[in-house]
Amino acid sequence: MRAFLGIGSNLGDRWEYLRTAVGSLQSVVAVSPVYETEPVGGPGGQGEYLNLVVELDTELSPRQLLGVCHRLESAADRTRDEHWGPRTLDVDLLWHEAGPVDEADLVVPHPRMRERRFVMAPLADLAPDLAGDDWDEHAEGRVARVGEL
Ligand code: PH2
Ligand code: MG
Ligand code: MG
Repeated sequence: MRAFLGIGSNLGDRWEYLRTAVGSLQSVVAVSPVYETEPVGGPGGQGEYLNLVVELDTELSPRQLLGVCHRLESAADRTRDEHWGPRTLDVDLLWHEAGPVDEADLVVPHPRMRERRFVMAPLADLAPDLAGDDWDEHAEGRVARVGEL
């Protein structure tokens, strides 16, 4: 099944956290370019994020993929977890071919992804079909493509 994860880091060696996370994933089909992005929400004064999106071709259910996301975050020394505060690694399940999920701790497609340019810009690079033509009109936050992983 096709699935997309959004990955971000704005603390410590951001490139290395992204590299390690993507390198630990199985069934990777494509990795988007890396974007440096303005923090959206959360406390002021936090550093810019690096964000990217990964496409998977996976046997895992949305629930199982959520477990993978959490394990990658734990492996990245993620400790402080102020709401939307700085983090070494954030891995979010954005979309899954298995269809919508609406549970207390897991909502897929990600309910806020269309509001966030740091998600939609790399997603549109990999999956223009999912992003649609007008994605940029609904998204906020400055992003700049800074390279490839
Ligand atoms: N993640 C957040 C909150 N704000 N801003 C940017 N630019 N990138 C993120 O990955 C991000 C954010 C919560 O997960
Ligand atoms: Mg997030
Ligand atoms: Mg998250």
